[in-house]
Amino acid sequence: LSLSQQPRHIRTLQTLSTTPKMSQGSPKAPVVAEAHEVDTYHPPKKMFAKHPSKPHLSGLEEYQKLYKESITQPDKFWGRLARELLTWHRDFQTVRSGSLVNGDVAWFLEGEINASYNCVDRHAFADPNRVAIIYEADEPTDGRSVTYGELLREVSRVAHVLKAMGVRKGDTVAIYLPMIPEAVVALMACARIGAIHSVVFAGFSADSLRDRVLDARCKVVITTDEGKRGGKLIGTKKIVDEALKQCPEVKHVLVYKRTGADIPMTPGRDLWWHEEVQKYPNYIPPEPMNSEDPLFLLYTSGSTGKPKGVMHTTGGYLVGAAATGKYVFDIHPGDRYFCGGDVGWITGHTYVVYAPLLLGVTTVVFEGTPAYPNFSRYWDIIEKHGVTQFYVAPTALRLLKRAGDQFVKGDFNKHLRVLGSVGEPIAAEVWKWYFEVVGKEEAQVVDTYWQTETGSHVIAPLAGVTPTKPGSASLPFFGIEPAIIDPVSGEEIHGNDVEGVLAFKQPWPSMARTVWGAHKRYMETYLNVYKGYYFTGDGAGRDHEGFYWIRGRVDDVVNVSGHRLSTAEIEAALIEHPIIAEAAVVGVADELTGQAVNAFVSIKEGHEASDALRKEFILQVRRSIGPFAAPKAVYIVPDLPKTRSGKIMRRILRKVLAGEEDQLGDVTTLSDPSVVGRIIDVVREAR
Ligand code: 6R9
Repeated sequence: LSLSQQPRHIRTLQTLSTTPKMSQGSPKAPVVAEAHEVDTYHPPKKMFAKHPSKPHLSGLEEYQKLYKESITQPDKFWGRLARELLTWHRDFQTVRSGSLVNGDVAWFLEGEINASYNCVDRHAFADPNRVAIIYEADEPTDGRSVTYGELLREVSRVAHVLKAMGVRKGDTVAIYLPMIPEAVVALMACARIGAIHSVVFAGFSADSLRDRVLDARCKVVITTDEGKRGGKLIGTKKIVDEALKQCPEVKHVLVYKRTGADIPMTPGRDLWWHEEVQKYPNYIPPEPMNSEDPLFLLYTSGSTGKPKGVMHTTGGYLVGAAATGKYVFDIHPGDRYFCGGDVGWITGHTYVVYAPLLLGVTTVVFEGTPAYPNFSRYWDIIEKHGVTQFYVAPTALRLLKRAGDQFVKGDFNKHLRVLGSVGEPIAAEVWKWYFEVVGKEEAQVVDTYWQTETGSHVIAPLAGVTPTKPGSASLPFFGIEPAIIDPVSGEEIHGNDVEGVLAFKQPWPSMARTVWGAHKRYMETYLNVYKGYYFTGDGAGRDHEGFYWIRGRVDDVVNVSGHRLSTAEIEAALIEHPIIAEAAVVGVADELTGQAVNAFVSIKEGHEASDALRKEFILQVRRSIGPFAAPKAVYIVPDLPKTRSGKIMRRILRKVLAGEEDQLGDVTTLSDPSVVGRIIDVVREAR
């Protein structure tokens, strides 16, 4: 079978075999063998001593009982939880309909609900002075708090402003904001009037913003004059202006004054937030939405060049957010919860905004970086606010671990019960450092596996309940029925001690319903790869005790510092450069960022490879996508390794970068096998 004839999912095996985990030790030993040797950690006793009451479940047995119910009687299980956790404007009758095969999954039909009512009003009525948001500004001294009462007023006013700008139920609003309380307000204001929010991470370039605004046909954009992060200013409004040059449908831009910078305002189009909100009353009734009405779009990278607008609906998403927040993070009334994620990514949506607000606790909105003004920033925040749950990506932990334990100081652990990890696999040493040095063995580490598309945690321990093993995301959340599939045969592999690709057998409430304007692509990417299953795109193992070990992506997605990037998207950005003839991008293991982007390019006749040119190519990606996608290295090569049918064999490039030239595998299908030697020379010379 030549590579070009193989089914798409066969690439899996090649990619898997280049992940760092698999290439360690004896190549023949099954990977799951490692799992047998690792220690099991039980929820630490001291965690219970700090607990305001006790975890929601009595222990693993209760989890197992409920889990079984969630799989065998999902309607009963989810119907109960949906009514328990949320306030419905109108009750639902049908818990679930549709199937993974048909791609028409729907939850809580006939039900009517409003997300902002559930996140804000309920708590504002019960206890208006309870703190909803602790804003930790970039400068430690600039922060403030927002109570639920204040939040309701501000959300209502902004909802009025949006209506006055012509936003109607079902319209999409683009949000390009840094991590400030107004980002939460903006999401809630959209949800309140039934508008769909589409947050674009404020690190994306003007071109990326433009593409997303156009794809979702947004008529309004919400932004700031500038952003401030790690002591540096970010020209958000300038980027919006640049993007909107090519977005004729955008009628208004609402600008929140963050720094007071002197910025141009386009008359008739741009309006100041602080001026507009003054014009309106501080209450507006929430719009009752059908459970399956869209709540938001969030663009994410896939295996093709064009980002996908992943669509989440209202009822199901909210149930997933509230249920996982409650059980995985063991959230209880009065908790002060801190997730370091950005609202521009799914982690920020579900676990900075929705989960804590649905549960009526205090959420920390952090504008800065873990390194500013110094490496103690997280621990200072945790101490200052008596944080109970902390949630961050391993990339930040690696940075802080490397900076040195002397920065992990202060009496910050007093209330800390849960330490969450998300976005990428966490290495056992980093897990242990998190548990021992940060948590002082008094808090439980929960490694949570999920995706933009899953909406909320799908494989994760329940704090205070599930035993954990460093490096394993442990057991499935309620309603999630994982399957390990053999990527070659496409068959499910039953039993324990198995390895393959990860899929789910049943629909769950918070799963994405479609890709905006591209349902066919949704079906092809997630539901048609293995019929009857949702395909995650990740490789995974299930060990002898049924614990899951996520191995990483098996498609053309790279994970840099927990940011999900598409190699195809970066290649498309490179090709835009007039000198570049062809480009191939691969992810390589990186000590600090997990994976790093490396690019191989061939250049057009009449140009010479140089450092200046390499820099220019890196700049091209920064400009086209955003700084976070910039390649760490660019190799200018005479040609790329291609099959006779013209398919670039990235596997060879990955092997060369890993120094595994002796394991290139079959290169006879290459149209010109001699290019490999020349590529090896370029890489050696560069190092
Ligand atoms: C939440 C989020 C999803 C991809 C996913 C996987 C990787 C996320 C992980 C993890 C190992 C974990 N991933 N959590 N890998 N262990 N605990 O990150 O969403 O940006 O869509 O990325 O991230 O590869 O497929 P998203």
